Amino acid sequence: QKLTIIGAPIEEGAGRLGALMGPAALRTAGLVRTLEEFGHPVEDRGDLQLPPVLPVVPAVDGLAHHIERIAAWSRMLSSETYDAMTKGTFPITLGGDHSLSMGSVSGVARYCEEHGRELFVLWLDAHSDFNTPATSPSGNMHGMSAALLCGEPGLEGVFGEEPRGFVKPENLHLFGIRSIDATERVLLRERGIDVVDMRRIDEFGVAKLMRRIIERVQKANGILHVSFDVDFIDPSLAPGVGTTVPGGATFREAHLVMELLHDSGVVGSLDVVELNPFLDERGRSALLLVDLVASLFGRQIFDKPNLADQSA
Ligand code: DIR
Ligand code: MN
Ligand code: MN
Ligand code: MN
Repeated sequence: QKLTIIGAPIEEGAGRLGALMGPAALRTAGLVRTLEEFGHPVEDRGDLQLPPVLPVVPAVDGLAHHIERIAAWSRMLSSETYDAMTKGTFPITLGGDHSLSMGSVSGVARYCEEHGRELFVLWLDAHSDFNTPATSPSGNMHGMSAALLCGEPGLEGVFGEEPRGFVKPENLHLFGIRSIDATERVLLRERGIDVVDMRRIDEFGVAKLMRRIIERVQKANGILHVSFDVDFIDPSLAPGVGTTVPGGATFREAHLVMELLHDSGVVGSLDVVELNPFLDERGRSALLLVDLVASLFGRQIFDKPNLADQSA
């Protein structure tokens, strides 16, 4: 499988600066070399840059900081991931804050629509990112990307007349969640979004909960987009992120998610977002992320369980 790396140094969607250094830190931590080690030809398109002229976005009802810049990123990234998929490659978008997923996933969704493939999204995150400008307590757009992708109102100006794709709310799986705003809670319930929170992970374990999602995708012959927010992982392991929340995925839980995804063969694109090297400790979050990506692309400790074990 050919891979296309797309650097998206965007930080205005988050409340603190620094995520713009994320792509550089992931490259420094050896991302490209590691992917090549697992036999994947990599085309690194480098970091994209904002165009000199930003789109004009009509005023929104509520708060959406830096929406013009985020609109410009979204449109660019949407066409980049769409293009990468059309060329038969697997896009890996390096962030950058989580607002970039408005763009990357939109492009993947557009590809899926045109090719008659069902799109599913696995959102690995401490947060549900399901605010709109009208509900957001912060106005930070990294907390709105999942809502925009599901077509919630108030963010139409992000794409304007530019092509965009959508995610069906029933195909969005939030996973690892432990921080939900009151207004998000209402909307998540109304839309019937599948929220796998940390309590469910504690009770049932990652393997069982992941297999349920993977089986859905396999039955539909769908494509799964994985959007990996660094704060999915526990802050004791990955401190390099602006919005840490205690009680996150452990080292093995995070790797097991990736290993199961690799074995499933259903993943078609990936975002790695919210790494903030300014807050990291000697690159350890970046190194852990590269290691997790390696598990997604085929690194195994020794062996997979046999089929009989997998029903457990
Ligand atoms: C909070 C924090 N729910 C907000 N969100 C995120 O500002 O909307 N932090 N995504 O990473
Ligand atoms: Mn701001
Ligand atoms: Mn997020
Ligand atoms: Mn988050």
